[in-house]
Amino acid sequence: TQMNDTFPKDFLWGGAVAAHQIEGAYDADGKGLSTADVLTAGNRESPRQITQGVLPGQYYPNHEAIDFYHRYKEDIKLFKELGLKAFRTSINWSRIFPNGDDVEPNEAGLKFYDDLFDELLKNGIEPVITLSHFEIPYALYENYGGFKNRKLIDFFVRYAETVMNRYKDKVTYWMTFNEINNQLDTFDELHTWTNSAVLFEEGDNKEEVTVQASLNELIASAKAVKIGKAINPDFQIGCMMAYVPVYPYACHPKDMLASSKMMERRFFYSDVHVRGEIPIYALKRWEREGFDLEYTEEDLLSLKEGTVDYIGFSYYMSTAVTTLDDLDGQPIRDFPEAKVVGNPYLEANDWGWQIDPDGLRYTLNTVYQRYNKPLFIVENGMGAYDTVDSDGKIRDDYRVEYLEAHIKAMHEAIAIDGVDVMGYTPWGVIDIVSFGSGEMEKRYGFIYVDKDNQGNGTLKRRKKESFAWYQKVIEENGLQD
Ligand code: P53
Repeated sequence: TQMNDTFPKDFLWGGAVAAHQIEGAYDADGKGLSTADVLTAGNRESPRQITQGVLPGQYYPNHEAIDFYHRYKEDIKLFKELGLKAFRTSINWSRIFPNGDDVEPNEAGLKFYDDLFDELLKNGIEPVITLSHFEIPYALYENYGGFKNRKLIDFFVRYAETVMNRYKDKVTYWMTFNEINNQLDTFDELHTWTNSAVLFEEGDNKEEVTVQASLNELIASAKAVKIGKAINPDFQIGCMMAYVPVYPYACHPKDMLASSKMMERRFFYSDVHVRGEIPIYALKRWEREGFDLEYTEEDLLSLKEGTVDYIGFSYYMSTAVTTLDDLDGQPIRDFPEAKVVGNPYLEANDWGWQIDPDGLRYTLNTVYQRYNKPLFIVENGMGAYDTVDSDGKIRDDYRVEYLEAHIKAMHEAIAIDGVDVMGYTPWGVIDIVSFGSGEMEKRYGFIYVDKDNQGNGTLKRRKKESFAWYQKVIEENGLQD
């Protein structure tokens, strides 16, 4: 088939970002501090630090980010020129409930998103909204210890209900928790912090704490889905997963088993979101580990009543695991199941993320076969250093090459395998602060933003060479064969 016969007319070609990575204005108009506001800048070698509150003399890249808060009209003009049909961003929770537990929402925060969504709609761009993308009100950590405390279920539900009500005629596509599975995949404190506002304490069983926080989020998500559907039955409400497929490093049966067990860490979350019940492999594991988890019969009912309409997910890379000792590859990280190792067949970007377009087709197939629900690729892209040539051009053919290969893989999944895909919103449509490293120079955009890792620059926007390429993809509803 011709590629452009494959994509339905209303296929959501778009671009994605998250509030904390673009907006800046971190303390404007009554906004409270969020978990993202206490993250310092890191780089490839040294991780971002989580500080107790905002400390003097530290650089926090998200405080200004790319100042989208004040420049969104100018940026949306460019998005329109690019031809975006959808724009995925998040609502910054602490703009709406500065402390998380406030009784009344902050009107100035609500007003900002009214104006933002109006501006998008006026330009023919459909907003796709994540409720929680690493921006939990900091006070919910300080006063409650984050999502390990089940009081956060109600705070999240109140927030979700408030914004779904307010924007019921402006937003149709919602997602609850961004990349909710990252925390169990890695146990990196950065992820538990940004997913759940939880910091581990002395003596904590990290997995037990993470599972408790995750359960509270899954319950909160299900309650929000149910309420959202009551507010507007036309809402499409999805979950948001990071699908990084884990391949067996060798064809040794133990490696195959290890890879499936590692995939369970990811599927656990979508199994609950989609099927509305806790999978048996999880129950067995918690029992074996002697975890003391708190959830009620009523919670289990909530899970059943709030299953999602679609599965949103990010796809960047794949990894491999092995149980073997005689490795060629270097072990990257140890898990109870196996060691994560480099895949000798794949190349990686400058941050070690292994590029694998076939992995996207594989993921689309596996997930669709597991759930039989519409899928929405809400993040995909390759972080790279860009340079501005002396003629002012940014020749980012590597970006085009990466995206083209992934769009081809998506096309194959749809045209050959019959997978139902709703849309494709590549990550960081405009350059933003990197989540993982806090760098500004790890760029994903079609639109360049003049700012460096130390925060210097004019913030001026400039189209990269990839801009015209993506514009054409959207215009022609797919790549030309
Ligand atoms: P940065 C890990 C694996 C896949 C996606 O990441 C991930 C992560 C976390 O590092 O995060 C998502 O900016 C996330 C975005 C983030 C994007 O991937 O570290 O949803 O907020 O910016 C890219 O290059």
